Amino acid sequence: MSIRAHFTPLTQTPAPEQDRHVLATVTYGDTAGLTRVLSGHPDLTVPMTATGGDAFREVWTVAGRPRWVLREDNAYAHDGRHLFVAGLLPQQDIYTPPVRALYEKAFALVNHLDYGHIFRMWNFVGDILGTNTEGMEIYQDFVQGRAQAFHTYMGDSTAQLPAATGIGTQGRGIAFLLLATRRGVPRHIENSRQTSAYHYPDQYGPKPPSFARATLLDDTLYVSGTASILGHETVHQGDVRRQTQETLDNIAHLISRDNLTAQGIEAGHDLKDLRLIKAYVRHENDIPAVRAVCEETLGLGVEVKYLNVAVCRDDLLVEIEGIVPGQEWDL
Ligand code: 3EB
Repeated sequence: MSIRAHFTPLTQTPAPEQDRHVLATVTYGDTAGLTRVLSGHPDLTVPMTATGGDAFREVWTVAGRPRWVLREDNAYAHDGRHLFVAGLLPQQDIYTPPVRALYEKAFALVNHLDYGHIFRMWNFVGDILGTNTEGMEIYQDFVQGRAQAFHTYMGDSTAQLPAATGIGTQGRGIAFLLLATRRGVPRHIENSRQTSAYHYPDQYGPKPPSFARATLLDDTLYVSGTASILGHETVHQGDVRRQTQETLDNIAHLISRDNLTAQGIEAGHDLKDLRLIKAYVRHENDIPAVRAVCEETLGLGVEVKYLNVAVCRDDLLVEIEGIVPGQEWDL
């Protein structure tokens, strides 16, 4: 009965599966916007592939028949067990107040619809390394608004912060999506090689980023966007191969039995268990190098989607995420 995802080519309309329904889709393509596709479910499109990389669609399916609501700047879908919420914010001079309002509205909806736990978020930040009209980096401006919204939603506690990706796009403004569950209780996981993002020192910005390194829901492990960061510091500046290897080493440790059992979770995985992998690559010309390291480390059999967008620090050349699917997933 779990929520599941798979990737399809853009040319393929999601085919109905036996006893499964499409909750929502996310299109990694070259236009932006929230649109209704033919079969009715919400689709969030993010611009990431116009300059290179792989365009594809991520299809989220559930067991129940979903209800869909689509508006101009947000959409949601839910089946009684799982909830998808997406939202859009056009380009702004200053992001903190409107980001706060956008995320508070989403969290209020999660509460109102009675889906108790957010277990995964994606945050797509256009011009992520640019500056706002007051000279603040747009990522830091975004992080501050998001932190304020989380504070409204859950106070000072970091215990419920979900796995997330925070990444650039080839457009402007901000888009996000979140997944929440009514039944299961997610377990949020940290990585002993890395400072918790919500404890990053203030040299990176006035508020630390609000996310966990991974979230376990049922027997599925959602791995956050992960970069070449040890402690809180970027390592291997200027060396995309070593950054890619360090990123994969970080994920390998995150999902390992050592790291999980230390947090009270009786499980252990390795990189060959990872699926639905996305590698966000800062420079298009670096995609072949990132691909080479991924293929060496993960093997040739595992599909990785490469996207050409900036990461949230100027010195990060790559960020990688994935999912360790549970028993019910047929990937
Ligand atoms: C890092 O480890 C890399 O702000 O939501 C990864 C995942 C990163 C999520 C976010 C940022 C975010 O700090 C950046």
